[in-house]
Formats: sequence, structure tokens, C-alpha cells
Amino acid sequence: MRHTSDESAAALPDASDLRVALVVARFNADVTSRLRDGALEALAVAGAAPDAVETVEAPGAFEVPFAARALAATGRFDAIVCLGCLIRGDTPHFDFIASAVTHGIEAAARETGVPMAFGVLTTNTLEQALERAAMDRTNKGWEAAAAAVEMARLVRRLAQKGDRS
Ligand code: DLZ
Repeated sequence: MRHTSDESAAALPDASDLRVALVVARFNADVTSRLRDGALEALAVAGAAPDAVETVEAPGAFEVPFAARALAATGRFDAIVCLGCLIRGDTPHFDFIASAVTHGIEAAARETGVPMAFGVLTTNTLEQALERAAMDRTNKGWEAAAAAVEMARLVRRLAQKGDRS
């Protein structure tokens, strides 16, 4: 990654006491492996313990919400980072999968109460996807991991306030 840890950590909430799962779609793996690496780096910079981060794979973006929901159901994770890459083709397939994965992740998070970050690229070309998976701070896997950590912290904070009332 082209940044210093100090600069990056300043933008990330603390993840040292969080357990985080990643779901990574294998379809377009050249891109999703870079999203995964960006997310793992963000979690490491945020202080997540290596053994508190679990990565699972799904065949494609369509299966990501199902895997995320199954991970949430274990009760072992404070947040889940969903990563995939949809590249538009010549048929409407892209639109159906993009819609299903977007709504599926939102529903899985809402119904389980476990924050899920949306790190699924939807691009017209492979080039656009690779630009968004660059090994620097603009990596969308990094951004999704940062959002997941922030939301996990928010849930913890709100739960603690609830304890006091
Ligand atoms: C079938 C398909 C197509 C055409 N394109 C993509 C894609 O760009 N990105 C992606 O993650 N997955 C794609 N898939 C696979 C589906 O997500 C799914 O895995 C299969 O339809 C099997 O259910």
C-alpha cells in the first residue's frame, strides 16, 4: 500500500477488540483478491488481531449475502465486510445480480443486526474495477473495512448507552 501506517491509522477507528469476517467472491478474482488485501490491511492498521479476522469465499457476488448472513448467524462477528466485483456484460445479467446482492446485503444486516459493509464493485469495464482495487488508500476493500469497523464501534457504543438507561 502506498501510505504510511500513521496516516492510515488516523482515519480508522480502533478494531483491537473487534471480530470481523470477510466474504470474498471468487468471480473476477484478480479484482476481488485486491479488495480482500485492501480490507485486511485496513483491519491490521486499525489494530484487529489476526486471529480475530476470518475470511471466507463465495462463488460469485450473488452468493455473498447468503454467506454473510450465515456468518452473522454464528454470533461470532461484530461486523462483516462483503467484497465482490460485477463487471457489466452484454446482457441484463449484471443488473439482476447487482440488485440482488445490494438488497441481499442490506437485508442480511438489518435482519441479523450485524453491520455489513458493501464492498461490491459494479463497473462497466475491468479497467474501472482495477482502478478501484489499487493498492493504496482508495482501495474499495479498505473503505469497506473502515466502514465495517466504524459501524461495529457505533453498535457497541449504542449498546453501552442502552445499559445505562
Ligand atoms: C454469472 C455471473 C456473471 C455473468 N457475472 C458475474 C460478475 O461479474 N461478478 C460476480 O461476482 N459474479 C458473476 N456471476 C456469477 C454469479 O454471481 C453467481 O455466482 C452465479 O450466477 C451462480 O449462482
